[in-house]
Amino acid sequence: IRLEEELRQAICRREFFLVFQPIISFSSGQVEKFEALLRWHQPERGIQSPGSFIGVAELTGLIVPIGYGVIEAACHFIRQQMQAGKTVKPVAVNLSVCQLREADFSNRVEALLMHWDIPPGLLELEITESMLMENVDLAMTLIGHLKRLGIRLSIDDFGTGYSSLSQLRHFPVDILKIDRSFVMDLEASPVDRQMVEAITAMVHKLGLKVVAEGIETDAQMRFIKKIGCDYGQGFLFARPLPPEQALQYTGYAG
Ligand code: G
Ligand code: G
Ligand code: MN
Ligand code: NA
Repeated sequence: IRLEEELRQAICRREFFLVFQPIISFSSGQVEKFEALLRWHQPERGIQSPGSFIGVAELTGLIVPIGYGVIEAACHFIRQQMQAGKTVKPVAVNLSVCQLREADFSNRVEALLMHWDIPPGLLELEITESMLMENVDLAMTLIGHLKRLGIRLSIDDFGTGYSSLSQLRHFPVDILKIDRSFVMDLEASPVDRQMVEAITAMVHKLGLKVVAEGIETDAQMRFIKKIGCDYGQGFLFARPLPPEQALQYTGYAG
């Protein structure tokens, strides 16, 4: 209850902000896009990650207004990139399942993009496997709307839920993100290496691109690159960065 009250205040007091983690293209070594990650500057406890409050934000429905704020802040960062005069990189935003249940979600997103004058292709929405599977029909309809608007869609945390690639082929998504739990043990686990390689091959057959999450070591990166994953994300390349630093990040040299 206390946390709920704090979250309500945090919305009014604008205590939420975004950090941006670069996602690297292996073919160019450059930033392909950024993932926007929510942070809360809690006045007494300092900077909080979603792990400490997202559960309550979802239970109370507060994630819905917070989530529109996140999309708006992502639009703001895209405008910041435009003003910096460099090639503008897309921004991926995480969604919670309560946001998908909002009847006018796609209209509201469309209105935000128009208000900020952002080409829809610069926004990507990340939906987890479990969100898709919770209500397949709803997810399918919504994804259809968002796709028609020109927004890109990705499946986050792939491999942690119970969907199969054969189910996923019915969803018109663009990108699949292999969960970092598979990347973590690549060096020690031959099974994980086979999994990641097989997922990548099948996802490519479906015509989608693949991101490997949570790359922390050079060895992990070399393996991921070797098997043909398109993009990588992880502390090896960069941590989630404040907007000014994200704008200055130029790619991975090693
Ligand atoms: O940034 P961090 O690793 O602490 O994120 C933890 C979790 O919070 C991740 O699963 C991430 O997807 C989720 N998350 C981060 N930002 C957002 C957001 O803006 N909205 C939602 N719904 N989840 C987010
Ligand atoms: O569930 P989702 O994939 O949206 O989670 C993103 C979260 O993963 C972010 O909170 C981010 O801080 C975290 N993250 C990103 N790269 C790495 C990494 O290399 N290692 C670890 N442990 N976490 C990472
Ligand atoms: Mn994500
Ligand atoms: Na993930």
